[in-house]
Amino acid sequence: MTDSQCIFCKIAAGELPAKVLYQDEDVVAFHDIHPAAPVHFLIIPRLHLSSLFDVGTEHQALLGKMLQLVPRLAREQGCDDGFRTVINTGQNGGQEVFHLHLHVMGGPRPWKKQA
Ligand code: DGP
Repeated sequence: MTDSQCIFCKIAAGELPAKVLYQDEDVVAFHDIHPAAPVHFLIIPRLHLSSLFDVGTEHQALLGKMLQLVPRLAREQGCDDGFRTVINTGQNGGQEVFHLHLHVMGGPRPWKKQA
């Protein structure tokens, strides 16, 4: 299911431009438009889930796939020495785009920790 008003659904559908670094039938990874680190990309499910609050047991495999992709894509982006992962959830969690997404940040420090 997609949400026609959601910018990340539109990116996943190829209706909005993004620097995509990986995609398959379940997930899309693309560079963040406002990078908080030298490497900063997002991994989203194609399925429209607003946030972690929407995740249920039926999404275990999907969430597992997203997490498993993190180190692989981070390495491909040159983050061999480590990276930071963040999932902002809800208004008090600092979430701005209400389509579940996982931030991956890395690259030579210093860089700010916020995303
Ligand atoms: P969050 O605060 O966790 O909801 O972060 C949303 C992130 O999404 C933020 O770092 C900026 C990024 N972002 C917002 N709109 C776009 C867009 O249209 N394209 C891309 N590539 N990134 C976006």
